[in-house]
Amino acid sequence: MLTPLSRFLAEQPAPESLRQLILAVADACRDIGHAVNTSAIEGLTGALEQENVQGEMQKKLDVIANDMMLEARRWGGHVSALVSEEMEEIYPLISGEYLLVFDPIDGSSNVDVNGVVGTIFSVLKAPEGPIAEADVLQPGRRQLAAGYAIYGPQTTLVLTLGAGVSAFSLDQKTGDWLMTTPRMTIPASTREFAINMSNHRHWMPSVRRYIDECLAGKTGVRGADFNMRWLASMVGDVHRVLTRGGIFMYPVDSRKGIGKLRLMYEANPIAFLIEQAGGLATDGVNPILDIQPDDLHQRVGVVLGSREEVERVADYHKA
Ligand code: AHM
Ligand code: MG
Repeated sequence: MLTPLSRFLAEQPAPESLRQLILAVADACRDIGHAVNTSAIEGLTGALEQENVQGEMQKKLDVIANDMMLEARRWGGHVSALVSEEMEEIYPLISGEYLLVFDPIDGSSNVDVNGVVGTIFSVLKAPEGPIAEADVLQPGRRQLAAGYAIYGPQTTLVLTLGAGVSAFSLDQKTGDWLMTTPRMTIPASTREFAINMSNHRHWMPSVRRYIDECLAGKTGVRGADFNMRWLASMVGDVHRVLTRGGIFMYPVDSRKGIGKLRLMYEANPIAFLIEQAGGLATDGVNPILDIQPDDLHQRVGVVLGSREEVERVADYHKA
């Protein structure tokens, strides 16, 4: 018998309100997963003729998934504000103990090609009273819970409440989330890397050095052949790292001098999971979770995964 998410949560040393909130997030992810699964039939693939706050063309599913997350009835009075990749400003709700920060569809360029996408979320403590933007700008170290749902061949919810990382698969027949991996652990070493190689010419020398050494194979300084994987979906690439190890990089490069991925709803929740699974998550040098955010939609360089490789990249940066 596999453990249902509700029973797992009941055994966690977390307040009842936080458990309820996680169950509500899981419900929302099940609904979004269904929308992803039926998107071609329902005519929900393709782009909208509008941009989001990032200046990126929105997909129909970005907006639909975001709307699903905004349904206040879901949050049962536990959430006082929502923050989303798809909305410029915070979205206040009546009141609640928590702030919920999310990317409703991560990797949305994959939607039209039936590739892996996911939903990423982060839970922070809300101060009492009306919420201002400054209340949300908390370092990732203060997250109470974080996770993602991945909509792939299986629909899986990966979750941490600060005591390890567990994975729950969706039983499509019953709608239950069942624990399929009690404790995800990232091996300290790896021979697999994930980076968008087409940006090679924009990289900093340290990143080039690291990847060039991986590419040199057995006869190079690393003395080993490395494998490369890249899904163009952070959730998909990170799920592989959490499952069998690896290093995932979306570094700062020379184009704008900032990374691509967003701190509050992509890098922070994923960094919390990675650290909880025994890996490291840095901006290239320093832990992502220690960054003090100054903007809801701030971008950050990301280097995460197997400890020894992430440390090597940091050493090359410092050199
Ligand atoms: P999105 O949230 O708009 O989908 O952007 C984030 C995605 C990540 O999932 C992925 O790692 C990265 O963008 C891929 O970017 P690129 O297409 O530049 O390789
Ligand atoms: Mg997105």
